Amino acid sequence: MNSPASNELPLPFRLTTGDQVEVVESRDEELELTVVMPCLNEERTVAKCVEKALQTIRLLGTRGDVLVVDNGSTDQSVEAATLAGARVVHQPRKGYGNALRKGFEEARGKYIVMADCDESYDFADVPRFLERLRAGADLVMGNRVAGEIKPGAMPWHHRWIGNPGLSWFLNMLFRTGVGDSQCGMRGLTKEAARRMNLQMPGMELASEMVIKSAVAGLRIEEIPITLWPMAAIAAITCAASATAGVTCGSC
Ligand SMILES: Nc1nc2c(ncn2[C@@H]2O[C@H](COP(=O)(O)OP(=O)(O)OP(=O)(O)O)[C@@H](O)[C@H]2O)c(=O)[nH]1
Ligand SMILES: [Mg+2]
Repeated sequence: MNSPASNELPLPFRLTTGDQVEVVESRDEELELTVVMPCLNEERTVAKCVEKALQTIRLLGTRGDVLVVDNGSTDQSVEAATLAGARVVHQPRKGYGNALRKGFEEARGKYIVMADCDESYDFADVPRFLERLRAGADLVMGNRVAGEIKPGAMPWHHRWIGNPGLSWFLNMLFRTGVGDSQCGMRGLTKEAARRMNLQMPGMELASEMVIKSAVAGLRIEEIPITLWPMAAIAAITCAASATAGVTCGSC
């Protein structure tokens, strides 16, 4: 088999293992990992997120791809994600939950890592989720409280009231053992997603995943992660654009 000289082909057609390049010939062939990103009007950040996730998959040397679930974006998100090398699928029904459920259904990976594509999460953390999934966890929750919430990354009432209150409530009712029930970066197995039989259309899906995993007796683990402020990333983008003498489009 000829290895493609170009590194620009979108996954899953070009996958690297160390210095080796491997071509997955069937689009239906199972991959080890799919990174799923729900996306609604994220043209400023989605390409960066896709590139970083692909780079991480390359470094891991595993069979993987990045799946962006477009939720009816009216900006250039789809074009940006596609150009960056993601597979893009569409979920016409609005809502974070609808977008993620579509992503879980469409994922080709045995393992899934999900995260927003607004640069609030660091895709360099993907291997830490994968490691736990490989070791047998069904659901791996990022925990921003045990990790770090950068200044300005979360409104104070979410940080100190909403999120801890909801996490405490779910713990009390369902013994979830989860410290950050609303975290948007998570790992799960494709099989766990199937067993959860998720139904929620919106943000309630975040709690639904935790509750149903606990009720089904799935193995839930947590890892500390960092939440980054979007404002800071926008500011960095603006500063870089200003240095380059161009308008970044966000200011
Ligand atoms: N809010 C929202 N986000 C969606 C929807 N569909 C897909 N998304 C994506 O889901 C991810 C999470 O949405 P965010 O609006 O960032 O939600 P959040 O992280 O709770 O809120 P922020 O603190 O504003 O970042 C992003 O990548 C969105 O682009 C939708 O219908 N509503
Ligand atoms: Mg977000």
